[in-house]
Amino acid sequence: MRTALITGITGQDGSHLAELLLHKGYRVLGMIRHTSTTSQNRIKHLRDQLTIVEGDLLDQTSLTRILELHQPDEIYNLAGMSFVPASWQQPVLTAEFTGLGVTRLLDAMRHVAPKTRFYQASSSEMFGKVRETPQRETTPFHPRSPYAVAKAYGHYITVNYRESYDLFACCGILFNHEGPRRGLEFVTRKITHTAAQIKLGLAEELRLGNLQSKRDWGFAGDFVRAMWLMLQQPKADDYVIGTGETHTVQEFVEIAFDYLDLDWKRYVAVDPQLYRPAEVDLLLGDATKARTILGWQPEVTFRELVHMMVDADLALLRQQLQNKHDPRGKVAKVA
Ligand code: NAP
Ligand code: F7E
Repeated sequence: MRTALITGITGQDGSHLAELLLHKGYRVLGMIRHTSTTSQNRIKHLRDQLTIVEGDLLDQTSLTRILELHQPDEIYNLAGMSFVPASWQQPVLTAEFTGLGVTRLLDAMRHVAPKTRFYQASSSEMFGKVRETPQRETTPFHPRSPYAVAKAYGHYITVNYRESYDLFACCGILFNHEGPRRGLEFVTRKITHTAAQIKLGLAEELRLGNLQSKRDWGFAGDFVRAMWLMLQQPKADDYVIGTGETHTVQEFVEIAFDYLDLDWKRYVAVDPQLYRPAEVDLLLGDATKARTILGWQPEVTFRELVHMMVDADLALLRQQLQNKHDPRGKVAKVA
């Protein structure tokens, strides 16, 4: 039985990847950080099948101890601060988690588990003010936020440790991927959740920032397959993972509201406060290398993704309403 360590197991991707690896017969170690209250909603259905280990990307000793003790065959480093606007509020902390945290983990691996295979969650945000379209593995980076700068560091340190110490370390440069487990602060989930609230009479307005920014949006369940495929290759390398389609935020809004038979123009208000200090205007991934070498391709289309998220939010809100009226007074939590 192979063992995989997932950092960031409580996040969107961590939960999808854990499902995939358990299905493939892995023993899955999920690293969580110690907090006074924990939110493990996304993995509560898997808890019995996971081994939870406590560690933090800020703490070198905890990482070394986990690797020494468990000697995983594969490490998937998904942990980090992932919400771009928060990175302007906490730029130093973002650099610590999302940048230096990668070095801490790689260095622990180099010393105590050098044969382990390593996956780093790099991001299309590194392309930023894009130098070419579509973006591929050779496109130069021009990061536009403290988050993207930290990710660029994490990316290059992974490449550097691969070249310096002959480690099996790969970077997946993943474009935006979403789904019903996406955090409520990200634009896709904010749209589907608020649209569903409006449909049920629970909200009256959706406030958004830049409606014209364009993203290559895919389904998280499809994207975690690519992570696993990268670590099964004979040689470590870096891959762009995207759908090859780009859409504006407004198109996402239109499809979601249309699906609910609502006129989006009646409900959406543009709030300049939600604009970013520096925007990434257009992202479009060229995943030719992943298609050719990994045999990877996405299965869920853009429209199917929007509909899936709207359906899930409607079901969740209806459940919450039902629980509210349940005489036993149970209150459901947002996924
Ligand atoms: P997410 O839902 O925000 O999950 C982030 C995870 O990181 C959570 O489990 C969080 O744990 C954990 N974490 C944060 N700081 C930590 C620390 N100091 N030590 C240990 N764990 C820590 O993000 P996601 O969407 O699953 O994305 C996974 C990774 O891929 C992230 O690195 C993200 O930046 C990157 N990425 C995401 C996308 C995308 O579109 N989703 C695209 C490209 C790259 P808590 O529950 O304790 O907060
Ligand atoms: O913004 C615009 C916003 O926050 C998408 C992370 O997973 O993907 C994600 O980063 C776009 C931006 O995701 C609102 O200005 C308009 O242009 O959903 P987002 P993101 O910044 O693209 C990358 C690949 C990652 O690596 C990150 O970890 O939507 N937008 N109005 C808005 N965005 C938000 N959040 N909220 C709004 O009201």
